[in-house]
Amino acid sequence: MNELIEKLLEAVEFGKVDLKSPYPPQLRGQDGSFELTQKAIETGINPQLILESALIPAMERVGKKFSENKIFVPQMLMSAKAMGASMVQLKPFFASGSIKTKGTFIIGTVKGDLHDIGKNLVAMMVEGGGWSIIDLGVDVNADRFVEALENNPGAVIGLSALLTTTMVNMGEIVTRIKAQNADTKVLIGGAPVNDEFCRKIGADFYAPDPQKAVEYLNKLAS
Ligand code: B1M
Repeated sequence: MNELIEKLLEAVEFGKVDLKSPYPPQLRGQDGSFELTQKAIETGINPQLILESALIPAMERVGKKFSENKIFVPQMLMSAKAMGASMVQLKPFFASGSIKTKGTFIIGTVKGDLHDIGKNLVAMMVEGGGWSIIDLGVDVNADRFVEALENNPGAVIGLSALLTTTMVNMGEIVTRIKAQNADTKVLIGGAPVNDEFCRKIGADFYAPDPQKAVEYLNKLAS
């Protein structure tokens, strides 16, 4: 594998954002994902290859380690931040259409709920998995999901809720989305929800963590 790609994969996996970043200690003083992506682009490495050979595999490793409790939220956030620094460099190629994504994922925390740490992690991991993200933010009602879907036909929807009082709002949102297009897939997650609740409200999949969300979406795209 190209040495730059290998280093970039390592930088994202271990959360090395840029040269100045003191984290992680073992990579102190070395380029981070920001500089490595810049160098990879400058040396003519195809941006699609940067995404597919470095960023996506790095985030897959991160997701797997998080699922297995080998790393925790802070490490995952640093990896997501490192991936974000790479994405800043790759954004122009997404915009020009020279990088193909697997599809569009519309995500939001449901009406009444302001918790966004888990939702942001899912969005970043899914983006790292090669999807375009439309993040509607927090306290998102059914109208806004429906409108986003109208503007992005074929997108998959992701709903997050952290409160037992707001998880019930997922049901109304799923009903509205399915009424607009019964084929639209809806993925749900968040601490109080589970498989049983997912079936009850007519959603398609419950993901307990970002990695499971990425795996489900990738199955849909294959
Ligand atoms: Co709130 N809060 N909070 N809070 N808060 C909880 C959730 C709570 C469990 C704390 C407690 O009482 N022990 C409790 C809920 C109780 C319940 O409903 N049964 C609670 C409460 C009651 C409240 C308020 C009502 C408190 C008050 O004002 N009286 C209030 C509500 C505000 C509102 O939303 N309307 C409130 C406010 C807040 C803060 C603003 C202070 C802050 C949120 C800051 C922010 O998000 N920007 C906050 C926080 C930080 C928490 C705790 C401490 C941490 C939540 C968190 O970020 N976890 C939380 C207690 C706890 O969990 N220990 C608590 C880390 C995050 C990575 O995990 O979000 O579960 P999580 O996401 C996971 C998975 O669930 C999954 O992937 C993530 C990574 O594994 N996942 C998905 C999440 N969404 C997904 C979507 C998917 C797939 C997977 O697909 C679409």
